[in-house]
Amino acid sequence: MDKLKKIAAVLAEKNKIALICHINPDGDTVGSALALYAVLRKKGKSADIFCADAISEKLKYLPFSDRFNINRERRYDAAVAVDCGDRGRMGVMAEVFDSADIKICVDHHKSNGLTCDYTRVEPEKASTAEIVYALIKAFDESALDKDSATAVYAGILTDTGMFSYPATAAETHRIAADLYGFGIDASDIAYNVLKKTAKKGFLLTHRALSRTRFFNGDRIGVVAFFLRDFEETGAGAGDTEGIVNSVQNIDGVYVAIALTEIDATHYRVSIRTKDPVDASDIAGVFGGGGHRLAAGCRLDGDIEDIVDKLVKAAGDLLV
Ligand SMILES: [Mn+2]
Repeated sequence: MDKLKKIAAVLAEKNKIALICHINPDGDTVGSALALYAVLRKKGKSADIFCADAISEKLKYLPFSDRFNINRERRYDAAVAVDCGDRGRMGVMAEVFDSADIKICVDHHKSNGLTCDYTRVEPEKASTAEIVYALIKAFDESALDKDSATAVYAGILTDTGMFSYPATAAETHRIAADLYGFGIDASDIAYNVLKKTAKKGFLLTHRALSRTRFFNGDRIGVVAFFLRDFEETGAGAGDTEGIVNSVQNIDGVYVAIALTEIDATHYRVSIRTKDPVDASDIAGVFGGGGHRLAAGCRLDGDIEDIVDKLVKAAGDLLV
């Protein structure tokens, strides 16, 4: 039997099902989980959704986004990790995953290393939401509605950079077209999930970008978010999302790096690249991972040493 059909059959057979997102949740993991949640609930299943980190204000636009982490039962018949190929990326919710009788993973990360009973990884797919859409169709197409279609669309929209990243395929657009059939408001979703900016986010963007530093003949751009930026603008770590893309969009910049201060000696690192530079190769040097053009890692130490190390690692790929 086809893997996806097998997973659909397991979901049909089981009742208590946990859906688990990755930490630093993005639109794909949240949209994928919410779409499955909507469909499973509609079919009378006792589904619950979990994420170790808070859902961003933008993603709270999505139907059922207020249902996260409300029913932390310890035992589930099945748990599905969505858009998450690493136990560590589940944060504290790995406990929920571990406690389930059957473990399932639906993902598109190349570096998937999660041990499960059933795994469906499609690294060529632009988003996990596309795989989830196929899974829902295999499970029960009649359960799709505006809520689940909205969640799938949000996942696709965010992970494809509004249908602009290279992994976007004809099939991505076909699925999006299908979703219109359920009455989604694509323009409203795009505004609320991606474009909408709070003033504090605008202030953070302005501040951080004005300090952007360039290296290697302007081929590497580095932007940093410090704790004092969050304090002084009122913005949160979630408001940094997407800002690094402005650096990546600069003509001639092949590697854009964003550092977010966790505390004085710990930084979260987001890396965006242009072809042919592989972002996951840079993140991999420091124990991180991700995709070809978007990856991340964590680095500890003095900020200037961290910048030096990252610029060196990126520069090695820019010869
Ligand atoms: Mn994804």
